[in-house]
Amino acid sequence: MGKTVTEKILAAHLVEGEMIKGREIGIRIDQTLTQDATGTMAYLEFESIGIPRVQTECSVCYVDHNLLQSDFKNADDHRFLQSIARKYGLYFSPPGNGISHQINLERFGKPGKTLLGSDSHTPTGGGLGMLAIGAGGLDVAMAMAGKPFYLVMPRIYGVKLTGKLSPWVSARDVLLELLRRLTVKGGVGYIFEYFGPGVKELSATDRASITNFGAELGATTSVFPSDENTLKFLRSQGREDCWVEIVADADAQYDEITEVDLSTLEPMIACPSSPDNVVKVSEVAGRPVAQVLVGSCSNSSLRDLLVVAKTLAGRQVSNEVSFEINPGSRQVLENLTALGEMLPLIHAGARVHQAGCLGCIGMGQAPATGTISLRTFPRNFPGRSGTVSDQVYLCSPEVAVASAITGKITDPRDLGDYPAFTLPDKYLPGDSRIEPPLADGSGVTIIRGPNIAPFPSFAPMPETWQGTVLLKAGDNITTDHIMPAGAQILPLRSNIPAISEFVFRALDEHFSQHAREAGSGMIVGGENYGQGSSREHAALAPRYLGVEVKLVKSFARIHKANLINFGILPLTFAHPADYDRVRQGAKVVIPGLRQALASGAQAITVEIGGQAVQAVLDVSERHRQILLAGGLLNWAKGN
Ligand code: MIC
Ligand code: SF4
Repeated sequence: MGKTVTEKILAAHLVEGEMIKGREIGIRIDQTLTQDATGTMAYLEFESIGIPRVQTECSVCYVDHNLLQSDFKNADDHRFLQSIARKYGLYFSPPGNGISHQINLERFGKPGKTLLGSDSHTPTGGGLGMLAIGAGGLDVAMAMAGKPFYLVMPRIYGVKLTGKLSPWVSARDVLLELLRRLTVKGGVGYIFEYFGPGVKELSATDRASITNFGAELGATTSVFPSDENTLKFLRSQGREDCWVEIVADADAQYDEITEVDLSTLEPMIACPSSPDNVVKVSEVAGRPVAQVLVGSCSNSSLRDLLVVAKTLAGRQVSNEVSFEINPGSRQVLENLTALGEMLPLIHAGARVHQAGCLGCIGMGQAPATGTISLRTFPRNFPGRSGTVSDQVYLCSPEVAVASAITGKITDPRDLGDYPAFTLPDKYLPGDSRIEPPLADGSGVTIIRGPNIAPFPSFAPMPETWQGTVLLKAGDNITTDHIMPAGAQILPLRSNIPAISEFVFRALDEHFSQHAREAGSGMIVGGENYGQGSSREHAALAPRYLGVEVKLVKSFARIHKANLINFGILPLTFAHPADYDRVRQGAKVVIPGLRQALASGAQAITVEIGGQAVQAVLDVSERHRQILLAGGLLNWAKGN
């Protein structure tokens, strides 16, 4: 039987297990990336593994999230990360260079390779035909130490592309359409693989926008074939030597197939406050807009900013709108400037910022009260912008710029002719600030600021577990709910005791105090619990407060893996209707837990408020050992 692109790459990297859907497999990781907000913890974990140098083909340490320096904390972390990169043999990309995913695509991505990144948008690399997966920092630390990455062999969702995009419709609309069809949990357990005649109509950066935003489907990752368009992109980067062709065999089998005819797509928009709340732009056109942000790892490539600049030529941004540009990378900025396209942006009234994540993770750019903010970002979870009760819409750069001009949500087709633009055959590389690894870093001293707290240690799982239901949450709880980000909290990412004060802040202002008083706690949740970011802090900080069990209807992939890594028991309801029987504040007992874990039992009885509730523990044998030990680091030390 023929193979898909996914199966070809997985087969070439398989080191443990068999490629049977639903079974755990271990794969070799060729490349890793970290960003600063998850990276500090990942490197503290890497240090504790005790390996003198990274074991991958290429590992890059980026600083792109925590760019505001309102006190010493972020600046200290930047210097810590630079010294780590020098000591352990990594590339280092300093603040101002741009977003990890965009730079990785430009300077490091290679078709056919595996990439593991401590950020959920790592699948951006799938645009180049890589198998690029987001994971918690500890999993990335293990991969840097040369250990396999373990995942459940996913099913493959084929997306057949036909036709060609119409003017003013772009790559982002493809994924908005898929989110409309499948929702934020529709992709859980799948790798999305694109095929069909429409693939050749999309450039490598268009494809990367799609695989990036595919994270919002809950998918393990998304991948495009590597073809002539991939080669063209790599050639423009002066990196054609790393091109290999990887396409699915004609008789490849997909577990599911959906078809998208590119020529029938219209401009789409995700309404507040979930990426799958998608409608056609024409349905919400006319709503007044106060802020428009173009940027983020989804849509801030040179192509995206060129469309914006060309559309703005001879036009002005509405006085009612703050129109802001967050370039994806220094390369994008350099090339935009060299092409003479910076002037139309500035002249039309855009606020041009340094390259980086910025407002996408609430590092500034919070919108005004009661106003609409339009963003080309991948997420609009409630409050993520930094403004409580925000109204954030997600759209393409085309919709963004059209709306910035008129001051209201606008279908860009109303602007008339689509501007012509061509991308350079050769880009200025824009990588002058990327530090290559040192040949020998053994003499380098790690610079540790006072913000870096030691890594907490956790006890093994007890024989019988007893605790309290600390919180009962609903469906689609995001890691932004569990461990919020933003300019105030992000600087505490390397300090677990300090950041744990903010756990579940938006759902219960006094959660940390309640958790400490209770001693040991359980969280109850609905479907797709822990969707969104890869931040392991959403497992680590609650664990620090005593949260040791989660009982939900279903989990998002990365969060479940992070829970296991930090010794939190991930249970699902055997009968989802039992969710309604659980009361916040109830006492919980799980008798004989250690024995159940060790014996491989899937069915676990949880006594909640004196009533027996049946739960399921769906984990591998390796996971059971990790849970018994109280987490992956404890387990690794004992092996
Ligand atoms: C995000 O977009 O939510 C983030 C911020 O990039 C996170 C990582 C983090 O929380 O540091 C992600 O996507 O994994
Ligand atoms: Fe940065 Fe936003 Fe991309 Fe996350 S989604 S990596 S915060 S740009």
